[in-house]
Amino acid sequence: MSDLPSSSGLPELDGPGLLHLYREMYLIRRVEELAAKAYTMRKILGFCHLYIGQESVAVGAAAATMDDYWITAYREHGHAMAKGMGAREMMAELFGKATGCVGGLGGSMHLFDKSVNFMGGYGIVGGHVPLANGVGWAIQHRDEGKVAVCFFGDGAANQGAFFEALCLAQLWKLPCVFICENNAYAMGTSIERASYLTDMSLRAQGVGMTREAFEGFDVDVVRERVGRAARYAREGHGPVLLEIQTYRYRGHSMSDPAKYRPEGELDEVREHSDCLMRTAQKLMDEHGYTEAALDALRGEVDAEAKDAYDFAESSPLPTTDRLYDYVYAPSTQE
Ligand SMILES: Cc1ncc(C[n+]2csc(CCOP(=O)(O)OP(=O)(O)O)c2C)c(N)n1
Ligand SMILES: [Mg+2]
Repeated sequence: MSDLPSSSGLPELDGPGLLHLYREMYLIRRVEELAAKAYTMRKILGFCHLYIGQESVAVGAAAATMDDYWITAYREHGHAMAKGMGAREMMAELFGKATGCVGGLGGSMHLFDKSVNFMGGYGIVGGHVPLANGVGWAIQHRDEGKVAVCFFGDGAANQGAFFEALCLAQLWKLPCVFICENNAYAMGTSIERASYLTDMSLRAQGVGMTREAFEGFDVDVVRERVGRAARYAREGHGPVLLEIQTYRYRGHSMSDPAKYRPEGELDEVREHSDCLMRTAQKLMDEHGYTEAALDALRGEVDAEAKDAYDFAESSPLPTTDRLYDYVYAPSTQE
């Protein structure tokens, strides 16, 4: 069922507005390409899940919910940056440096930035969806007028914690927007091999929740559709489950060569759907930007990404006296 409003109420995106979103998406991609390079040089250790290919989802959603709360999983470098975390703080955290967003104690899967209402990335698949309910409940309780936007994958939509969270969110009419980024795979398992239903928004029907599914390669479409869902939740009608169809270009993590994809599948998406390519084309066709203007912008962003890399590389490691910080609660006893 869908009783979503027919409009998000957001102003129509003009040329400079779309150019800004293009810049954001391009920055995320460049920063992650540099992160991949750093990983292969062992400057970044541990897990590292790249978001390359999916940028239009985070950036489009941010354009509609910039002042709201976000919570997400471990493929969250792009979400963090789209929500306002600086490229420097993001990259330094991947490097495990003291200048990272959580002082180098979290790493790739545990970015967090309260100052921009980015309530973190989480490593347990589906485990953060109930936490989104907590955020939504707090918003409702304080009458804040915001929404809790929760991102997760198609694999997470098979988890018990996800179903339980949907039940409660709908019962309490929490102001949550659940966004399933269906990128067709959970690690090496395609969605068809893991689920009878492949439109994950249909999961909402089991609890009577409003839902919608759409393709997410056009950043403007994502902005408008997420905007409508956020408006619905913000106005007190209850939560919404969105499935946004997307695609990840890289393997599940840096150690996955992604050999399970049918031949040509990745090329097909890259050639016909890539969010950067589509937005650049739209900027030129509909807003009069030239290839040279876009080249100049890309040059500027390349320098910004390189600056983030250099900042991360030259930053100090956390000192060993921080080793047990946040592991044990401080003792209140003498
Ligand atoms: C509870 C739990 N089970 C298994 C894993 C191992 N694991 C990590 S990511 C992942 C796949 C999740 O896929 P999806 O939800 O589609 O997100 P995507 O990686 O595609 O963004 C699995 C099984 C885990 N981290 N947590
Ligand atoms: Mg997936």
